[in-house]
Amino acid sequence: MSEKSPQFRPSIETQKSNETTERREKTGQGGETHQQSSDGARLTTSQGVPVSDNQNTLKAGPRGPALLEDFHFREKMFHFDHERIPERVVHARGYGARGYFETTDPIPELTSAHLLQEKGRKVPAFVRFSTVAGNKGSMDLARDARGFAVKLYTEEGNWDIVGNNIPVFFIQDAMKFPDLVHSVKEAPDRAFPQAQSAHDNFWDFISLMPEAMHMVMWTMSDRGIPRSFRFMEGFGVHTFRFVNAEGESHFVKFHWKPKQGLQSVLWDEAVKINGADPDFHRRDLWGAIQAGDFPEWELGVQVFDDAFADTFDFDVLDATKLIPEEDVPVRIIGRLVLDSVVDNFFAETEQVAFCTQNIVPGVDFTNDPLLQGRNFSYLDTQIKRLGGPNFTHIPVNAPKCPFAHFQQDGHMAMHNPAGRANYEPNSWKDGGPRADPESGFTSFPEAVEGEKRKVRAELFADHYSQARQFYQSQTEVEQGHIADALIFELSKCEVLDIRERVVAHLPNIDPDLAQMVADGLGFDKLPKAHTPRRDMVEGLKPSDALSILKNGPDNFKGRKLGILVTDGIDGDLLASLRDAVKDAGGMVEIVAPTIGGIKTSDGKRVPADQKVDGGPSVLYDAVAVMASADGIKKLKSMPPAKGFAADAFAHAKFIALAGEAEKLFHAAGVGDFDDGVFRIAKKGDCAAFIKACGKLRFWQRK
Ligand code: HDD
Repeated sequence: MSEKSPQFRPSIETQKSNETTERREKTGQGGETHQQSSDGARLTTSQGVPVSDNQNTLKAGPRGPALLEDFHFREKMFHFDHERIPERVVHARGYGARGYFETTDPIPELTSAHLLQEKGRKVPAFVRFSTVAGNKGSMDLARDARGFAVKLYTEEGNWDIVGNNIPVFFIQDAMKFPDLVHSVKEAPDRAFPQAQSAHDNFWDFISLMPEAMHMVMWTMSDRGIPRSFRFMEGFGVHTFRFVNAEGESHFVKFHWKPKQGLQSVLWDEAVKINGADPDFHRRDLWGAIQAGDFPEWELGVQVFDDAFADTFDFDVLDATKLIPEEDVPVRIIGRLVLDSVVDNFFAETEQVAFCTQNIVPGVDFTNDPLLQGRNFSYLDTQIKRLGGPNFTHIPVNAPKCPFAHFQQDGHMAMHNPAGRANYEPNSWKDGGPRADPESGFTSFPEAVEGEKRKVRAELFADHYSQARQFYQSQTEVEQGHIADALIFELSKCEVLDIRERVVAHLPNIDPDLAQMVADGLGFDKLPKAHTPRRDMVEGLKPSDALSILKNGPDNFKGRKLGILVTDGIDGDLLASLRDAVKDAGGMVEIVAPTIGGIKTSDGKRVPADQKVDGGPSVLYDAVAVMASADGIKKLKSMPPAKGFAADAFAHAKFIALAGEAEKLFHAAGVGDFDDGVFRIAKKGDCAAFIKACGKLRFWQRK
């Protein structure tokens, strides 16, 4: 080709983007100005210089070398090269949304927190849900705890409740956190397995840390595989303090209770969902908020005093223990509503920096050794992750109340103090902010004394009693899931000693569980139980609040029905089924042999949301199959359609059949239908089916 060959200009340059997303200069709650210009504006460099060509580098001739002079290319490429920041060392995989918190039952007698003084007081909120172990790109349905981190932008500063969907933690002292996290993350030599606890390192560590057994019961239960972020509880975990205007203190534990009810998936579903839609949880939250079905949680508090703490069987400073709701009831004091998705994931969800140290006047810490360590760790991690101490200048992290201090400079300083005074005391006329002994934050003046020693309080040493209480509070179905989970996880451990060492903890929790797991692992006999380090507390009563199935919803609101359809089905019946779901506040997805959809018997086209292999039944809370005489032949010949039917039945879902649908189930090897399978032919049948779906699963089938 000669030097003079015609110059090539890709046509893309002249194409207009058809993206219709509204871009806002100001994001309202989450932040401002991460979009500097609106659609259609002139492209510029980041210095504001108009760009004439965004396709080609500056060259010496069309086939010549690139010229160093091309400042536009250099700036664009340098910026790109620096796009990544370190992912969170834990909780890297997460998803955030904005909303608000509103006080519904003020508690001035307990706390002077401004937010909680009056009914109806409302502040913006940002929430980030996460898995713990997996990297940023890992799948959503890992068996894991879920982070539930809430930032409340109050009028007296940001209040972060950095919790999980599980009310207890694996370890008692922050000293062990790096070991815990190293053990659960991928092994350092081989860099796998990713986003799971089913491996030797994790169970090796756990087997040697009996204090973890209570939380292990939780992570192995259905809590470890929630159906949606919307259907899980959140917990502040630690015991905190409320301090009222008179300076009186009460202990408090925080609970977030989903109005949507609790719900989880089965392990077999989790595995399949991860393949079908690794973004299942984030898509679910995004979809619900975009559809106007705003998820809501009630904030509940368990409040107790020293007298209760002194008589409680366990130490209230021990984060591996909970306080049963039957002992200290949860009082609902407010509501959290998520009503807005972020404008930009990186700007808000990735850059949001939660710190347990972020509390407001009226709230205080306790001496829980895990909490004390966390207060150190979070600030440190944000400085590293976000590149310096000015991460509070990032809009999602900045307070929304007035703030004034003398901190200055550092990387990316966005608002340094104005004027001459940057120290205090000073005698300048406009000398800047001053501390206020009346309304400023003061620590609760708890008297402390003690010998300086690396020790743990004696009461912390009971590691099994509450693990037993949790197990015994579950329904039989849930207990079976815990046993299955332990068998699965330990089967992935290659070292027999590790398997045995874990199982040897289980007789202290429940002998039947121990036997089930030992049988499931093919042990000839139960390993000898480890001796508890402290006498167990006998006679703890089961607590219904600890079971998911005892706290599920009784309606189909916020849930999704997957309807597998073929050409030639009854269009009126399909419409009735859709109406019944809509009336119940649920959602529908149409699954069809092709993405082009189907034609009903009266010739109307129904577009599909999913092609059958992209919409397996694991993505839905309940399913319906509607097939015509011709359509069923096609469905029967499609393995994904048979999988749709077989899985829905195996996962104990409610199923509706219309037309010839039954034949698909027979072809899939499902013969004996039970009361969880409904035949629908008219409008009334649809309503009855959706009413039954409110129970979410037909567990009798299991
Ligand atoms: Fe942690 C992140 C929750 C113990 C150190 N943690 C992090 C997040 C949540 C929790 C929800 C993600 C926040 C977000 O979405 O950005 N962590 C917990 C709970 C714990 C807990 C409920 C026990 C009660 N964590 C814990 C300990 C330490 C840390 C004992 C260290 C001493 N956690 C961190 C961290 C992270 C973090 C390394 C990583 C990224 C971040 O902080 O922002 O600092």
